[in-house]
Amino acid sequence: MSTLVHSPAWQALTAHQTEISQRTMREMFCDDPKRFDKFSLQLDGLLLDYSKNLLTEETLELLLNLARQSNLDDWIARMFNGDKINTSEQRAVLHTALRAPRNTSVYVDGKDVVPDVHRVLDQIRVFSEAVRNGTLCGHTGKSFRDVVNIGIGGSALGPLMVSEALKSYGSAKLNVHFVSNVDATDLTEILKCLDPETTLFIISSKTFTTLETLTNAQSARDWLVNLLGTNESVGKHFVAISTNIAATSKFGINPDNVFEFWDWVGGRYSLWSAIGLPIALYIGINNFERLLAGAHAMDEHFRETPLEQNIPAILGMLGVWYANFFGTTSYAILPYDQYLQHLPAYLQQLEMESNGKCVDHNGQVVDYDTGMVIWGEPGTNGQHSFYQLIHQGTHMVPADFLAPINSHNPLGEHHAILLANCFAQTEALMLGKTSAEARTELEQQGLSGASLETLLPYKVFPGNRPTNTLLFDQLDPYTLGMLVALYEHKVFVQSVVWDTNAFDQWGVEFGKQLASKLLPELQRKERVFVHDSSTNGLINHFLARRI
Ligand code: G6Q
Repeated sequence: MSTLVHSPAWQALTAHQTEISQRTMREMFCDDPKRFDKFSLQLDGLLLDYSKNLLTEETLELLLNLARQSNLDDWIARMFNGDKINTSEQRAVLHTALRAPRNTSVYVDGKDVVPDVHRVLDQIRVFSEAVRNGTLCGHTGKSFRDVVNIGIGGSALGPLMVSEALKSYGSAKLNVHFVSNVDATDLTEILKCLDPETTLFIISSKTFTTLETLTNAQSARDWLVNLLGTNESVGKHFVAISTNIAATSKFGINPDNVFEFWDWVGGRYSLWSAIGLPIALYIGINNFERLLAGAHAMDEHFRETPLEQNIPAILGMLGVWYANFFGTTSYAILPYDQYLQHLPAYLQQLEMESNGKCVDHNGQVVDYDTGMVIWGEPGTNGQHSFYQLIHQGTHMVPADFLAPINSHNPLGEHHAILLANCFAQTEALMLGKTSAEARTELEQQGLSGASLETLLPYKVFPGNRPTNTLLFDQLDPYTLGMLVALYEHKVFVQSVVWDTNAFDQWGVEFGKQLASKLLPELQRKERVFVHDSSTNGLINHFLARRI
């Protein structure tokens, strides 16, 4: 048994779980009218209600003991100070420095990185304003109307999610599009609708070696050059965001059009860096800076606040509670806001790439569960499909419900109906419906005797299903910044307890290697026999039937 599982804090939680399993949230709410006040926190207009969880004050204390035993405070300080806590890549982890105010300092290898961060932010300001006000034009002198971001994973999901979330702040004159998939359909379907004279391409790649991105970038370049008739157009229509400046020059991108970032920014933590350029182009640099300010406010909260009131710490430890002591393997993100439609996919990468690890900081395979499967869809749509399993399935699926108090699109009773659904769902998931309640309901519907008894078991809802609710005044840049930083820190808290590195991604690197090895076999005509029979069979079937 590992030291962690054997530790006093872990063992105390194991024993406590047996007690909590005998109780229901329904009883806990009946016993304590102040439960909401006890188990909710607020920060700058953001409310976290975590009272609908399988927890008591003792549970919280035990969970925070586990966090303390893991030296969470020390890890937080080390991350903010620029220590190389990404040990397998020997890198600092400083997405927090990307939203640090100009007058602060953060050191990596003895160098203050904040001036560099603000130099690039200034470059983004100048460039985005020139594109937005039409003073920076394409090769034929026309202003840009469409921006196409070509990037994948961390170089796409953040800007895509934020641009959609902040659409109400978006420019009416500039559209943003995102091409990620190497499937040519992705690029083709977008280019179909665009005019090369008014299209700006952003090639976003930390390494500038990712095959999908470079393939899409090359095809976009061919499209532009074919239609505008000259290679010279590339200099005016392509910009790059990368840590690999040599590779961007080799691609033919004017060095003045390269936006730098640094190896201490992880891909999935990079939307705050130059990777956020499409966001700044779309919503304007001032709004982008509000996004950074919101994230910074959450950073300060995470860094300074005692664990008992620390929102990311509590959210993180609740995840640990369910993953390690209730055996839950999946976690739903359910935004009641259409603008947050890409948030589940964004958090899926953030959480699963960060905490999908099985080896601890000492290189030992762990003997406890780590990250859960993260998934979700905007609220009411999910109610008409997968909520059934959350209500009555055999698996416990903890969920976060997120909703704005005020809509950007007030229209009749829409928003009240939306939020009525949101609140009703968390209430029902907590309360369930007892057999007696179901019986009364059926009797009121006129059923009795055998027909009532036959139907009754299907109408019972076990309840006791945990949820958090995050409410905010309105989905604005500042609030979104807070929300995203909250989840970043939540993920970190969990990795600290699990003693894993949340900032490497060897599984992604493995995928990159695999495809490049196999590609030549698809490009040649000869049958292959070097793999297992399934892989050989698939490749040979493809070779035989392709047109
Ligand atoms: C993120 C991951 C991964 C990465 C992509 C794109 O943390 O490392 O999703 O962002 O593989 O990599 P490049 O930006 O280097 O093209």
